[in-house]
Amino acid sequence: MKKVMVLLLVLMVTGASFIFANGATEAPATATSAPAKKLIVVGYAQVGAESDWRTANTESFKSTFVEANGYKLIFDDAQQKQENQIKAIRNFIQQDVDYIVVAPVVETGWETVLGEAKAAGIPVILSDRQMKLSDDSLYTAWVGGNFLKEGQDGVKWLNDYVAKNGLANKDLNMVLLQGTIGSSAQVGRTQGITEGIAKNPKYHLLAKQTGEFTQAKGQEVMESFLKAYPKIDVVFAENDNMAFGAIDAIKAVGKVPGKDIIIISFDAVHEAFNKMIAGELNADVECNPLHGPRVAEIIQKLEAGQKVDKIMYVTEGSFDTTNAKEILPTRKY
Ligand code: GYE
Repeated sequence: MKKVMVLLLVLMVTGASFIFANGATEAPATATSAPAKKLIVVGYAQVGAESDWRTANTESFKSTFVEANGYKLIFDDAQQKQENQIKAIRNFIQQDVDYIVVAPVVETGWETVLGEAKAAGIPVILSDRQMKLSDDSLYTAWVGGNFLKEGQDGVKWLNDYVAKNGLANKDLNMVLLQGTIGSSAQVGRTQGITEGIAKNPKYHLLAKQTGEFTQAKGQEVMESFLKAYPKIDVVFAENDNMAFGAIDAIKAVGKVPGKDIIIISFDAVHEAFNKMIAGELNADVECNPLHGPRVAEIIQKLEAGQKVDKIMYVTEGSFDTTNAKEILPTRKY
């Protein structure tokens, strides 16, 4: 009898270990332990780290797409190269992510890789810059700034300044520091600025050239402009970091930025407010980089089977030396 009991016990133990060997290594689920929710995997093909704006944008994604919010983020920095972004998107497809988010460095050349994402059944959301596509069904939604309007707002600020300061009869020579050529931020802002300048016969655009959205290149191009043109009255810089470079270049030739040369910039990052407060930068048209929560909202709607708007513009304002000090404490980037 005792032997039988021992045998039964051994059988029970080995039986149990057999079950464990078959993979049931965890304690059986009890009624109280809910199954863990699957994380939503998001691949973000980021442009690079060329500007303060970009840094704020990356931070916005990294702080939104965290496990605590139900996400796993795979982040890729393309160092301002489209080929790197295409590689990153292919990697995301291979890893079978749930969503692909792209801030496209340039507007064109995306059909093939987005076709691959579509074939794999992975929705693509565009953020920040736009794409020019032959087939708009290749992406689900886009959210970002209205770059054409931003350019127009920059000229509008100048028109008001000229009127207020009695400069309407003065000929004004201008130069334009452009962003990455072919990026929708450059295309839109350049169009808004150049069309606005062309409307006023007193405004003369002497030159335009790319500063690649970086401070170093902005400074370099401004130095060459200052050498080539002895009288520059206005600089449009298509982002803040190029404006910072231009300010340094202007100081280096003994001129006073903000006084001898009017500077109008885009983005409105923190440091730009400091420069406006110091009087070195005259005006800044806002471009909001905090797209992480906006993209998360799109994803949540898609997860819930709801429709999303294809194009979503973020509302943006303009600031200048008259209100920079008061507004700076309210700024989030
Ligand atoms: O203005 C610039 C950044 O695409 C709107 O890219 C963005 C631009 C932004 O490098 O600072």
